[in-house]
Amino acid sequence: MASEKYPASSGTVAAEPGPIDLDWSTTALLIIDMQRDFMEPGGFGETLGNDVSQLARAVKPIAAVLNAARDSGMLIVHTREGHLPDLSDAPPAKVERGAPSLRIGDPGPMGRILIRGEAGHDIIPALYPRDGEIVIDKPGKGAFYATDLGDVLRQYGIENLLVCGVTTEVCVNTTVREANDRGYRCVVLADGCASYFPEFHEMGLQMIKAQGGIFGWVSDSAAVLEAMRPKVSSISAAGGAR
Ligand code: TIU
Repeated sequence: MASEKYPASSGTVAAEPGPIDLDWSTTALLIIDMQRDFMEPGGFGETLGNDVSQLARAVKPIAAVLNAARDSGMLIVHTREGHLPDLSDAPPAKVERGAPSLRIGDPGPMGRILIRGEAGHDIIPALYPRDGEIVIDKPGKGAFYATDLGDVLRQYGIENLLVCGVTTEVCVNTTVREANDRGYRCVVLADGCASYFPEFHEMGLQMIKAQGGIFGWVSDSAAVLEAMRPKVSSISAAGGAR
């Protein structure tokens, strides 16, 4: 049975500021706000004046880790930033902010901007959630604020989060900071995150891993895939299994 493989129950992820051992049964993949409103022209991100093409680079690395997580049975959580149609969960201070071309709730080419149930609010087809995966709708930048994410993670016994999504310095960073204060070990996938501002992406990652990992660890999709790869058992590899 030299070819027999065993799913790895844990793995060591190469990361900065140092490698981290993860038990996959207590680890979840957390994909932040990979929504059309941020990724595609005509959505919230573009109304703020941003070049949405900057975010496309994160899709393939996320898809690769998402596929591996699906194969392994890891808990998968997707988040979406957005508001109720009556804007009752959208603070005026957020709606009135800045000088966007369209405000939250205004009609746009993908429906009302950043409103739940509209086409623009949904997750991009390449990363669309499957039945059984958890989708958390959040009104804020952080995924714990005014959501039941904490309850869900507790229910599944989750201690570690593989975090990716957009944007690095806004919703990813806010969520990692919230998670870190709640006791989760966060491993952020550098190539699975993106920002409208490449320099903010770089600094956002540096802020997480600085000072011995003040908010968490920074790794990438290849390192996580390598750590998750089922290992051929040493007995099988030696041809000695019965
Ligand atoms: N504007 C921006 O960079 N991000 C957001 O408004 N939300 C998220 O990061 N999801």
